[in-house]
Amino acid sequence: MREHDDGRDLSRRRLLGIGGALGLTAAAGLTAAAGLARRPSFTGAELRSAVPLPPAFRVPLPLPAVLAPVSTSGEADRYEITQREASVEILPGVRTTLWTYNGTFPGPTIESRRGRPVTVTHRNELPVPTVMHLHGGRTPAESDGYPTDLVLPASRPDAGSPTGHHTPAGHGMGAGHGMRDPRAVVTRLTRDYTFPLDQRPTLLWYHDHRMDFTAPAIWRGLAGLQIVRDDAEDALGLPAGERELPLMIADRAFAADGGLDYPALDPTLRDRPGVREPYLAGVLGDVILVNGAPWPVHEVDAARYRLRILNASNARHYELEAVGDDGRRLDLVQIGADQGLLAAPVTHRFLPMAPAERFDVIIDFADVPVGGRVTVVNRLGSGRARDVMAFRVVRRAADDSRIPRVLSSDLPDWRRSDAVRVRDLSFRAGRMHGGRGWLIGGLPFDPARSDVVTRLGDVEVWRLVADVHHPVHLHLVGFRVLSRGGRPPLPHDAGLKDTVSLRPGESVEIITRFDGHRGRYLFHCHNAEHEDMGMMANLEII
Ligand SMILES: [Cu+2]
Repeated sequence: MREHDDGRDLSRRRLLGIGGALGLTAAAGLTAAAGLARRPSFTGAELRSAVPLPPAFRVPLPLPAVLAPVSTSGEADRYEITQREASVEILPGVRTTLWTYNGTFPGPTIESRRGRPVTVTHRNELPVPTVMHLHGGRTPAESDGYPTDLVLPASRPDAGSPTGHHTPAGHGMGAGHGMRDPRAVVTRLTRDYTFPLDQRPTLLWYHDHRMDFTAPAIWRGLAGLQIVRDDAEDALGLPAGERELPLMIADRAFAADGGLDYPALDPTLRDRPGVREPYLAGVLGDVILVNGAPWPVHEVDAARYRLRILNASNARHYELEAVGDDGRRLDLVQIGADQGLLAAPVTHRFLPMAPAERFDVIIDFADVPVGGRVTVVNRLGSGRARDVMAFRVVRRAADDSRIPRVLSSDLPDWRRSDAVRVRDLSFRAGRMHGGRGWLIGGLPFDPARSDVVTRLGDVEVWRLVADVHHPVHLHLVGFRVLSRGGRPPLPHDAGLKDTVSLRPGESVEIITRFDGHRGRYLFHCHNAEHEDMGMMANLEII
């Protein structure tokens, strides 16, 4: 039976504003059962587009271009990406100005091999400073895109220093609230980011991570995919080539002039961070884009496909299900999580996805009649936001792909007894800088403060607790989910994660080993609005 979410009303939306979050915090004494009963299905408020929206399932699914390296000799493959404004057609017949990587949204995909380093030179031709972060990368700190490691634009001669010189950030160039960060490494115009990619093969994504302005920068288009592969995964016989599809799902809203709507307090994205009421809990759009196209459709063979799905939305959660014309649901066979292949496949009827999570899924269209359509819907969405995309089965075809019963045998198996310490970290609404914001452990982000200091190689258990939805992301390391709400993890918590979805009132335990690199990293909520309004903390590995 379908669940109808259309009755989700304003009162529930209000509950999810920051005031509601504070209310939940005040009612912290509620029992687990009561917490569950109150659990709302999304956190945030939806913008309504002011232009006519196209019908669903008409626009073909675009596939982001694969970026050609500028060189493959030497110790690393080298790429160049220019960050610039571009006018693109997202809605048919409507021009939309975006901030892009190389002129497209999503940006170009970087295809890479495990252990083969990649250097990407980013050139900032946008009107604001930028920071590029490769989400899920096992990256040395100097290339991880710390939020104050700004690349200043050429167009702002009043700030920063010439290329190659390093100056402290925090002079009104992105580090808000008058913060100073003496450790920031600021460059002008360009910066080389080097990724060793000595990590499990998986789908990564790169996006802007500038202090205080990450949410609107991603919203405007600064996001792209990077795929890491290796020989072992190639040998599994999974669907490949045209039967492997990256799917970047993101919601947006459009203003009357065709531009993207966003409730920024400072639309120039220069000085004052944050968003207007009632969007403090997260900005949702009423248009669902997949690979930058509204509710697209893709023609497929009656065969298995590998869908590499990323929720690149700022705040929207999804529960994806694939439904045939006859109302029958197709199985979604999960083979991988944020940080690569599972040990064994896990079959889902629907797939919950929080912002920044990735799911690697096999769907089999073999039983769908030619001419039939399979619709991917979001069980949590209402109105136009319920539809996501569709597949149209256009031909029968041979299929020699397979889903091995054993997918990988290298997943870390950390035990509680391995942990040298347990940390408790709360993710809640609160007061910051005289206004309202989102806090970790009761504090808003301060680049100059040490929040978590750990030793290279230490295993730790973190107990995370939330008021409303908070997808919690750790830079550098993957982790396992140990428990959720005091119970065993859910089926979609399987594998190695780098983002875990905390639901309202819920506690989640994770375990990880802090290895790979020393340096200053981050952990934060990946509701991008929360992240910009305080919900980020330092993770220092010594
Ligand atoms: Cu959050």
